[in-house]
Amino acid sequence: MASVCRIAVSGAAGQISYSLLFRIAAGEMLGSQQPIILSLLEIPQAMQALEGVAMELQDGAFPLLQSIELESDAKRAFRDVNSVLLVGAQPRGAGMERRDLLAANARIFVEQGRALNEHAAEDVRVLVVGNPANTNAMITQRCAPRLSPRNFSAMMRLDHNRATAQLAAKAGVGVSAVDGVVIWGNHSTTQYPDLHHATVDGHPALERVDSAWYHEQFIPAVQHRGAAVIEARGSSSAASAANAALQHMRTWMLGTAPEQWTSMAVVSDGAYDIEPGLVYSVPVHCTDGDWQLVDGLVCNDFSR
Ligand code: NAX
Repeated sequence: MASVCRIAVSGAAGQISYSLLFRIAAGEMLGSQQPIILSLLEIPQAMQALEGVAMELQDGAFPLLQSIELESDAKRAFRDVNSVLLVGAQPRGAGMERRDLLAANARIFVEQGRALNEHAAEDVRVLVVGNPANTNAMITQRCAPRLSPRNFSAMMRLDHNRATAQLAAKAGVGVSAVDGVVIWGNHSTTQYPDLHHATVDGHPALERVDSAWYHEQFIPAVQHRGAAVIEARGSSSAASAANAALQHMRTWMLGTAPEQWTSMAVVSDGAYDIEPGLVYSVPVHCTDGDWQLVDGLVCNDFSR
């Protein structure tokens, strides 16, 4: 059996984590042979709720789950961690301007980046889910210069999954018949879901769907799917976000299928004319716990 993997999750008493932690404990993230320790981080006001989550995790009697640690201090929570899912963030409050939200989150992610820099295992992989995810990931990465920038990412998998599922529904096929979707950019309504490289049953997707649907319905539907879920459900995406976080980490550590890619926001090295240093979503292959940019895709004027 593999040596134990320490996994930290912040925002562990929140709604995404409630759909996430039990699946991690069941081995769905790192496989059924990987024993784990869960280090759960919350703010002091949420520690009581977190105790309840921990009781339920214990009551799951998960064979792979060796222990559960509850922390309100990032430095202690990130000690020797190998995988980190930064789900917790400051939500936008009433009357809060975007700049106030950015500032509040910058404080959180500066502190967490520094704590990772000082205490995480050198091979740590960090996924930022909490919004604004790309910015928070960039701040975290910049505050952790000891660690490789390649080991920081922001979650675009939910957008990737949404795009894949929308295309499959339109084409009347199952999602496994769809391949090669790309989400470029930011986890926000400015993202660009690109079907120019996508296939349905091995044939170009844009020959299967009409271009008016692609431009006028598909792109805005993917960009605004989060708001549509809130309108229907009364609260933001939780189980689908948890599923995407799990898949993001699983793909990163265990790999994409040969010839397939996924979308991950990673630190740009300038490829595709993306500003270096930005955390920006691109298509990647994953093998052996590392990602490689899918390069050489031709981006037409519309995509640019
Ligand atoms: P919840 O409000 O249910 O939970 C967030 C939890 O984070 C709370 O329990 C809170 O106490 C905790 N928290 C706040 N500050 C913290 C800190 N400094 N350290 C540790 N914990 C802290 O939100 P939830 O629905 O779980 O969403 C979590 C985050 O994911 C939000 O920022 C949300 O906007 C973001 N999302 C990102 C997505 C993506 O694709 N990247 C999609 C889903 C989701 O909207």
